[in-house]
Amino acid sequence: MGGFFSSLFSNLFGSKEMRILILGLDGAGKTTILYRLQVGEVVTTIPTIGFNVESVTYKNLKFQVWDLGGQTSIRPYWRCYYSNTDAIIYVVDSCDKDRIGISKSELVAMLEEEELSKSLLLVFANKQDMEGCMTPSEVASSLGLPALRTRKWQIFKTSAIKGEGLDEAMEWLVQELKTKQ
Ligand SMILES: Nc1nc2c(ncn2[C@@H]2O[C@H](COP(=O)(O)OP(=O)(O)OP(=O)(O)O)[C@@H](O)[C@H]2O)c(=O)[nH]1
Ligand SMILES: [Mg+2]
Repeated sequence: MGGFFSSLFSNLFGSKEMRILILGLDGAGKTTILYRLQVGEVVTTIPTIGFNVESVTYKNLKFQVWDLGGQTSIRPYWRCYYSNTDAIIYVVDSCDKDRIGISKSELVAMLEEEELSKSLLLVFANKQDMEGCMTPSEVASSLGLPALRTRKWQIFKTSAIKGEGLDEAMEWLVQELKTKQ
């Protein structure tokens, strides 16, 4: 009984922490996005070996946000973090046309994992402040997103450096998580 009411209350008042994973190839901008979300500033990053984890509060909801290193040798470890993930933020460097195919393969492999079958997918077409980048719809089709049938997903046009698009993404996420509860 107590358990039922306390879980009801924690859901209603938003004290339950949602778990978000930020994934994507090395250099896509994951760590920059994590700290943009947490402190609202651009931090100087170095390639992540392992992970960073931070608490982020947005619209009264608390998120535990995990940013994992994206280098080839580190990607096999992503799966160790999959359980209980509410949402995946998949970050793409929209200017990295050469590696969009690799980015797609990693995404497809990840989405096949049973543990992530109920997770929401937010794709950030990042680095939109740079010239000659792929548009969000080009990124979406290169990743094969329109073919996803069972997954709730959305793509966002972002620039972590300029702080653009992140609010829209968090807003969408909050709404989706509220309807899911
Ligand atoms: N122009 C531009 N540069 C960006 C943007 N986001 C990140 N960067 C730059 O891209 C580089 C890599 O960013 P990180 O956040 O360290 O990338 P990461 O995805 O965490 O990389 P790994 O930790 O190696 O997996 C840094 O020099 C960032 O300043 C963006 O929106 N626009
Ligand atoms: Mg990083």
